[in-house]
Amino acid sequence: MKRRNFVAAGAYGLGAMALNPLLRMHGEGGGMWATTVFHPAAERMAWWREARFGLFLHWGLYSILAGEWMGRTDYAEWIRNNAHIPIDTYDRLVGRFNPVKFDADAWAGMAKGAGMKYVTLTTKHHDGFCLFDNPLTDFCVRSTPFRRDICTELNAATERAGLRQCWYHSVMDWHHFEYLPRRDWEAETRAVGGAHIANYLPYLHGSVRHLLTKYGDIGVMWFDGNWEGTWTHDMGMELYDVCRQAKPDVIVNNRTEGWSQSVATRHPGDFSTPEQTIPATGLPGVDWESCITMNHNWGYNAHDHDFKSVPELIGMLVDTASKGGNLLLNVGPMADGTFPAESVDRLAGMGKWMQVNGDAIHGTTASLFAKSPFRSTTKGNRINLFVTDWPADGALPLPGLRTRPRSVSLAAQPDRHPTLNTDATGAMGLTALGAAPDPVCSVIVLDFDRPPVVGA
Ligand code: JFZ
Repeated sequence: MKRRNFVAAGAYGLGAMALNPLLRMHGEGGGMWATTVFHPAAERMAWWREARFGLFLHWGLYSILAGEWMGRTDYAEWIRNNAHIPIDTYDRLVGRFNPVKFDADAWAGMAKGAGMKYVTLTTKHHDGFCLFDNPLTDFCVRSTPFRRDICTELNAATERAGLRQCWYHSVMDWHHFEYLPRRDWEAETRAVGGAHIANYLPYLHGSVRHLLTKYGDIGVMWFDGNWEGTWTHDMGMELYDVCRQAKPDVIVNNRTEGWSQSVATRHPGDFSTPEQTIPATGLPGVDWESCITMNHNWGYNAHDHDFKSVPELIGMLVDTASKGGNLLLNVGPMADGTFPAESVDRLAGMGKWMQVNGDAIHGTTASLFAKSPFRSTTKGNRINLFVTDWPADGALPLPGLRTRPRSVSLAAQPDRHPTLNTDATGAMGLTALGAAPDPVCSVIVLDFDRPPVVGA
């Protein structure tokens, strides 16, 4: 049965037409009707663009192993594959998943306290284990001693905290019989049998529909593991379509499509996902979110204590915001349901800074300055300057600033007003800055009567 396309063409600029391959595909006819209820990107992206900062959570059966197997200690969420753990052996972890200290409100509280606006949880990672009560498989929390649906509890807690709940979901699945390929090392222990990837799709789609309809107002579907040869362009299109049908305004990342294609064209999907890196000049014209670990692993690793410092992490958040992107900062919770102490410490440290300076991050857009001795963000008639190397002589040039601010103040001390100077050439700068209000990164606020102009 053919359903009617709901697209109101007038709602889209030409840009959206060119950028959205779904529109192109359906627009080209071929007898195929979109069943999708489209939602203008600018509308569905609004909260996400304002948010700027979110928490990534990698948690699953692998957290129980804490990165250790047969004397090696450098594994994490890839442990089943990398340590060649046979499926039957790995399955036995289900009987050990019992995070008795799990407190969803504590998790949401730490994200909120850090100044984050959303939380993206691994509902299923590559190992195939579902943290939610998935009616389509027994390989999920329902079969564990814990039994409780992690997604339900976290979703309720994020809602209570005023955060957006988002779901990470792996396309690649090392557990589902129909998913192919098998790992090359498990040819003997796990026969291909009559498996066919086409028979995996109803499971994938059903799981995604469940995640988008049985919980609250889900903000993002964050797919991953779409790079294997069995996954095709059409499968990616269909997966995107499934999301959009289930929840018209859900934001979908760019990892639904074949890997090479998504890197080359960044389509389909609503935002780009640079991993462990902040693009040098941002990604102009594209929404993007850098996902970054605090230490060297996504999933919990008991031996990895090499954490980035709070100043480093604040620097990354400022860098990302100044380039117009979001930062999705990762925590790998432990098997008992708590966060590693180092992560708790980093979140609190960032929160302390965000409490004073968060307005200069949330709801902002990229820096207007081409080259400057500071990072900056823009919000309406305001420019925020982030100064990490507070000038010893108390003077800070504002290279390229063309319009004169009505007022200059410090985010940490709103009644302290550095002096604005204009030299003989008309170049503006600040003097009499005094002492740095923040040892890590101080924010100077420039307020204008109209949107500020910065030239080369
Ligand atoms: C994937 C996962 O395999 C990994 O376990 C973790 O969940 C991470 C967030 O995503 O890993 C990737 C994905 C993309 C790239 C590298 C690793 N990439 O873009 O180079």
